[in-house]
Amino acid sequence: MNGEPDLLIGGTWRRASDRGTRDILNPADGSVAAVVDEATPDDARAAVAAARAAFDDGAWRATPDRAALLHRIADLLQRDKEPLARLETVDTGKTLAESRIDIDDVTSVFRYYAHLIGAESDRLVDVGDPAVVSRVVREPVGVCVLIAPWNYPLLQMSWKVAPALAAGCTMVAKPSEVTPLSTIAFTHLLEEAGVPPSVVNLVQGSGAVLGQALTDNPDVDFISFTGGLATGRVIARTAAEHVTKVALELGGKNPHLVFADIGAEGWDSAVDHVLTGVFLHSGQVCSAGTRLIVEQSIADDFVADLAARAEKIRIGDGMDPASETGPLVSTQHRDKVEAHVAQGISEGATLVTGGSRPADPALADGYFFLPTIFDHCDRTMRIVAEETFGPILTVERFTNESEAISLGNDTKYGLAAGVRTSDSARGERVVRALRHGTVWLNDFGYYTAAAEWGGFGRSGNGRELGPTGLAEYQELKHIWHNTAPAPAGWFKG
Ligand code: TXE
Repeated sequence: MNGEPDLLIGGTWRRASDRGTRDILNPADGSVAAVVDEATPDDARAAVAAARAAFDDGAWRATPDRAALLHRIADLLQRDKEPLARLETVDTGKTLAESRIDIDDVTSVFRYYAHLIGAESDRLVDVGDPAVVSRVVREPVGVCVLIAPWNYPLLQMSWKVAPALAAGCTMVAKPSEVTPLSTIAFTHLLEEAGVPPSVVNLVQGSGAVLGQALTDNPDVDFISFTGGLATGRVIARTAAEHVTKVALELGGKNPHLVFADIGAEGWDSAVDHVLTGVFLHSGQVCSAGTRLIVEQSIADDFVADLAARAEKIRIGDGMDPASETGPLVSTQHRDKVEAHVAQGISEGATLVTGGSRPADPALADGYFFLPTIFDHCDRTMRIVAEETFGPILTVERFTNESEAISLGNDTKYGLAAGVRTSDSARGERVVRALRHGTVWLNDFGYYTAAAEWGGFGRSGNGRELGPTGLAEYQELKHIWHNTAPAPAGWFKG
């Protein structure tokens, strides 16, 4: 990027071993935003070997002041918030306002894990013998491969890098080949903050070639992956060969249940949250509320209001402060979204609004797509079952609470769900009945670094954030210390 080498391997910034590069496109207009080095499988092996040597050397995991380091990283993220946010927008297409929020969220993840390391303590176990001091201690899991997607490039990477550093692991990070720019800049910040050489290694390139080489390596102890379900399956299979521990976050098809009891007072807020839940970042959000499940008695009016609001969403270049949402990330991804729309039409869903690219000629070179609503959908339709990862809302209707719950749970995924009701008893019943990793009651989309994030079902396994997000990067060791002067063994002779 900017003529500098982009791969950090063993503490040295390098070019790819075959000198290969990749053009990074700005999705708002299709222009080449940057040219970056594209790592080869040999580079991947070198990066894992460097991380392995740095871990086995033992110095990093014995470093006492990792919390201070994490705070320094957080400080540098805030210092460089604006350039990092701009890179994120150029790379992903999201609005600059969203990118700025992302960088604040990245910062808070580092602060959270900085505090959590200090709060950790060993667990003492009473084994019933006063001479024995038994304790369970946490140790770093080892060499981690961190694979991030393109929708929240730096945020998703930070959910991995921050706990990995906190735990004392070494790592090889691979951002999505579509959106590596912010992660390259961020890796320079890690160096500046004082992360020792080889503790963090960075490679970027294709999933099928580079990602495969990173995951199919017996020197890797843990793989943390966020991306699509199909890729998650490939990684799990590859990792099984070496019995490598894996954590997977694989997206979702998230229901948003709206009960008629919201009444007039709750109406606008419900419309607002359903709209934001599905159309923020043009629907390229793993927890997007893409399935509206609404009570029959209010469905016509609710959908009419949604459509009227959806048609007013201002689409444009994320750098333009007037834009409320940006383009899709790539032409390939827009092809997928368009195929899903065609599928919805052929399945008999009613297209209420959208369904095409915007007519504005100023947007013709970008990968834009209109906010789209399909009414009268049902659970048999693929448009309801498969993750589109675009600005598509499907509408299903229910007539009673148990039907709403059953529809909400009728998905192979289980990442997130929303419930809108003014009846608090119902709210509690429904949130407990839904089989999803996060459930919002009368809100949608929020998360905090201190609470676990992850999915039930095919949305993956393992958790990020919160104490469990740190535990993923740790092994447990039981230390049994017999303080008796000369404890005897079993055999008497
Ligand atoms: O993601 P991939 P894609 C979903 C969304 C989207 C679909 C496909 O539905 O339409 O996935 O998107 C790396 N070994 N999500 O194809 O392939 C890849 O280089 C190792 C949901 O862009 O999952 C990138 O770094 N790594 C999701 C990362 O995996 C491999 C966010 C994600 O790419 C690999 C993004 C391999 N064999 C898409 N193949 C979410 N959970 O939020 C690819 N990669």
